[in-house]
Amino acid sequence: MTEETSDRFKGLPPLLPHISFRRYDPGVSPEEGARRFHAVMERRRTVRMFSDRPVSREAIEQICLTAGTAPSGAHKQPWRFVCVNDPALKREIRLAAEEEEREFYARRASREWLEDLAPLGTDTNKPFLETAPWIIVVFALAKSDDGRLVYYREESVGIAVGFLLAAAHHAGLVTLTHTPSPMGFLKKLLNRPDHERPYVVIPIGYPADDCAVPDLKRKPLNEIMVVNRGD
Ligand code: IYR
Repeated sequence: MTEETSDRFKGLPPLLPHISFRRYDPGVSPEEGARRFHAVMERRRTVRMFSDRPVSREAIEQICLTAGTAPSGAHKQPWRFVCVNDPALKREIRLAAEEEEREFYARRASREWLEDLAPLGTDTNKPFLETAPWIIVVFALAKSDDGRLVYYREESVGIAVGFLLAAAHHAGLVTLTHTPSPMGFLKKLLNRPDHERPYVVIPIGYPADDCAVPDLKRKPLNEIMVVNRGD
């Protein structure tokens, strides 16, 4: 290292204390562990028909804790999970979201987008925003709470949301990853500070008794996985 480059490292904070790591041992082989987890995750579905059956705050807290175990750029943990169960606030969110969706379906969405959504049967009506006992509104932090930079914000929050969806599923609950667009209204409605950006809205609860889901097929392994150069 030249003297100039080594200067760049002068006065930096010290290395954190390091502790020995013990791997999680599922007690079965990796093949079996992965197969079992796939069997669980294969049953996850995005649901749009929710029951109003209550879910405890404790369950939601545990799910957020799991989301918070996600890796993040420089361990900045650039996420906030705003959990809404107040019926009046849920109603406000529904009404504002439906207003945006009316604009989306009437004008903003391209023809191709409408074509892609038609088989799923989505429309401007978002009753689940009131029916589901909780809505988790995920915010991405554009800056840390202490005003410092965050890195790979979108990727980090995306991973955390993936963990959140898996945690909810593991708890026997269902979710919808809902993206009213644009989502700016959520910041105001939920009174969030300037450095928080709405990322996704996740109604969470039990499925309605008559809950139906589209008969979707998932891509087979040979369409999603390539080994080496694919030969
Ligand atoms: N935000 C709209 C449209 C919508 C967009 C996508 I991409 C979806 O996968 C589903 C819906 C709505 O919520 O209806």
